[in-house]
Amino acid sequence: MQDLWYSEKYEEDVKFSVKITEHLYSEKTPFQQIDFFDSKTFGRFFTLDGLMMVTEKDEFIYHEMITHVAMAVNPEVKRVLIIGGGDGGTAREILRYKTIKKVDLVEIDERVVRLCQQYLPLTAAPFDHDNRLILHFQDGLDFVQTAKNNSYDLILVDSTDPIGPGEGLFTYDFYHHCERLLSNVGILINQHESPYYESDAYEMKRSHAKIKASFPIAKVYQFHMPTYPSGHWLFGFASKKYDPIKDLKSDKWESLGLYTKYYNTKLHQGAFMLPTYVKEGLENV
Ligand code: AG3
Repeated sequence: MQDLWYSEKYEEDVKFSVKITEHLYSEKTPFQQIDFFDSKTFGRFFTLDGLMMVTEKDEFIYHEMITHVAMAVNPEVKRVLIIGGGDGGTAREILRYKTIKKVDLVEIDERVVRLCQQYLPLTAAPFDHDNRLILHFQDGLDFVQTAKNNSYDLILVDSTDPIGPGEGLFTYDFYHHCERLLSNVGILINQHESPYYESDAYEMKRSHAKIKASFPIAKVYQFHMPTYPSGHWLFGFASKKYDPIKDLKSDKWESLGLYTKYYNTKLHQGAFMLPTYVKEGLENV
C-alpha cells in the first residue's frame, strides 16, 4: 500500500497536503522543477518548484478572475499580452471573446507549455487551435523591454511567486515597461500574492507599492482560491484611465452571454471591497 502525499509549506509550521493517486511526471528544466500529479479530490494538478500552480478542480476561479474583471471594464480590448501563463488557462479564458484580435503569450519555459499540452488539456487546449495566440519562449522582462509603445490594450501577468524565474516580473522596471506598452485606456492585471501568511503578505505589499508608483489607478481585488496558501488570493488592477468599479460595464458584459462559474458582475464589485487588515497592509507600504 502506497501512501504518497504532495505538500506545500505555507509557514515553517504549516503545510497543505493532498494525497496522490499517481505521480505522473517529473522534470528539472534549466528554469525550474515541474511535476504533474493525479488526486481524487482535485483531479490532475501541476507544481513548479513544489508550489501549486493549477488543479483541474479550482483553476476556473483563478483564470476567470484574471481575465473577466478587465474585460467587463473595457470590452473593447483587442490586443492582449500574457506574461507567464504557460499552462494556457488565462489564454483559454481571454480567447472566449470573439473581439480579441491577438494574444502574445510570453513564457520563459517552453517545457511548461509542452507538458501542459500533454498532461493538462483542460487549460492547454488553445495552444492547438486558436491562431490568434502567438507563443514567445522568452523572459517576460526582456520581452517588455523591447516591445513598442502603445502596443497592447491589456496585459495579464500570470506569474509564479517572486522567487526564481518569476522574480523580474515584480520589479519597477517591469511595471514601468508595462505602462509604456499599454494604450491610454490600457489595463494591467497581475498575480498579487496573498495577504495572509507573512511571506506572501510581504510580497503583496512590495508589489503594490511599485504598481502604485507606476500607474495613476492601482487597486487590488480578492478571490477565493482553495489550493493556494490560505485560500485567500489577490490580483492587482492598474490602469491609466479606467476605475474598476466606476467604469464597470455590467450590461455590456452580460449581453455577451459568456457563462462563468465564479465571475459575475455583482461579485466584480464586491471583490474590490477588502477586509480591513488587507487594506491596512496595502496602505502602509
Ligand atoms: N500562478 C501561480 C500563482 C501563485 C501560486 N503560489 C503558490 N502556490 N505558493 C498560477 C498559474 C495559473 N495559470
